[in-house]
Amino acid sequence: MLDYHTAGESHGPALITLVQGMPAGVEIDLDLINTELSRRQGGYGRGGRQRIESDVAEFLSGVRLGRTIGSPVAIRIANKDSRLDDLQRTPPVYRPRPGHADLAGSVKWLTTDCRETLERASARETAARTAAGALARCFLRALGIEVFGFVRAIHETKWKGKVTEENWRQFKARRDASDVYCPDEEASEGMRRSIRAAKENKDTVGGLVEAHVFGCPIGLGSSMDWRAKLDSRLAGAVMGIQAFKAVEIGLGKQCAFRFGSEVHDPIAFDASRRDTPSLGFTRASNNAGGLEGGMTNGQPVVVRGTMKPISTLLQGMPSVNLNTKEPERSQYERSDVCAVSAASVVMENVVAFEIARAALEKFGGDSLLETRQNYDAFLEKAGMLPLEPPAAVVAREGTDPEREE
Ligand code: EPS
Repeated sequence: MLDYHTAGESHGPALITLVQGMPAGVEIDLDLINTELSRRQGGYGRGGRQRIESDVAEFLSGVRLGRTIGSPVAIRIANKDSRLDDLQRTPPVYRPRPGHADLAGSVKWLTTDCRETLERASARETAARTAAGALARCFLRALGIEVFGFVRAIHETKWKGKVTEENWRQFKARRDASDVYCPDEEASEGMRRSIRAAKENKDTVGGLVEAHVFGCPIGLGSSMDWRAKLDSRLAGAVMGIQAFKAVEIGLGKQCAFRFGSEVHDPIAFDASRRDTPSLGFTRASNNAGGLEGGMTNGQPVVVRGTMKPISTLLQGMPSVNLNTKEPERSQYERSDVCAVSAASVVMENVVAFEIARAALEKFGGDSLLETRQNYDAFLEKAGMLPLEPPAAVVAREGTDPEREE
């Protein structure tokens, strides 16, 4: 079973990612992994920390001559700003920030020093998750599955563009040209304006990020158990990203305001698309976001996450000193005005990891070669459906062994 864990504090010596269950033979695209790490560090509105760090993945195990060998993969991302035990440079925090893990964590771990919680709760940890997801993408590529993440909205500016299988590569190029990671220049400018205004007001802003997964075969995930449902797992992975407050699949919460006939995506068949992972089943719309019954349905998987504004405000917020219980404004720690762009990279990669996990559950294999063979065999059989005469035909015509096929 593909799984991963992370370890590391924001100002400890390093972040560690441990990925288990990756088949042998996956080619490590270091360039892809390090590009994702540096994209995560970027985005308009980021704070001073990113000028100190230059995140790169160092593989400590599980890889030989550029390929996985089936053993656990350990990745290290060094922290240049390592000062966890230096009380002068990393002092205790007694005034919790509303919205951060400070208050709940301090009480939970029986301390009044929020530092003990915030070091791990910090979004710095998302670098380790990005590395895990980017590694998973090296595997997904071998199955022809690709993920595209971008910023849909920041504060009041929302990009209305429609991303499809046909246009996403163009949008990816435009996203990469935008310092807020939105594929549209006009919307990007509006987003930058909101971030600048927030900065001037010593405030912060959040937004919406979206990930689209292309090339998934039908049947990843399962409707047989709620934990196996892919939408439930994607929601868990996305909600697990620091500062996320909502997750939507496809049309998401808008489903509540429409009739069923306006929500569900009519099914059609196009024989010319028989040899694609969708097996020729087409939909005029994709309100389901590629997931029905917790399983991929051959359409692009579409996940949207809502990130709240960063909870560290330069102006502070009303709070209480945990030692004296007297009212005081929350403490300021160096932070970002907006990290929605960075969050889009994190989301893109955690979504990739869940898709890879579901793909390996379906197709298995200790080596990529085996996984790929299982995948091809499944597509072949699924493309031949019905494998037996339909039950109605059997019932009508009987099962006379003498009958000619
Ligand atoms: C972050 C690193 C952190 C913060 C930020 C994101 O580094 P530092 O605390 O040294 O400035 O900049 O963390 C938060 C927004 C948070 O709430 O903890 C990163 O690498 O993404």
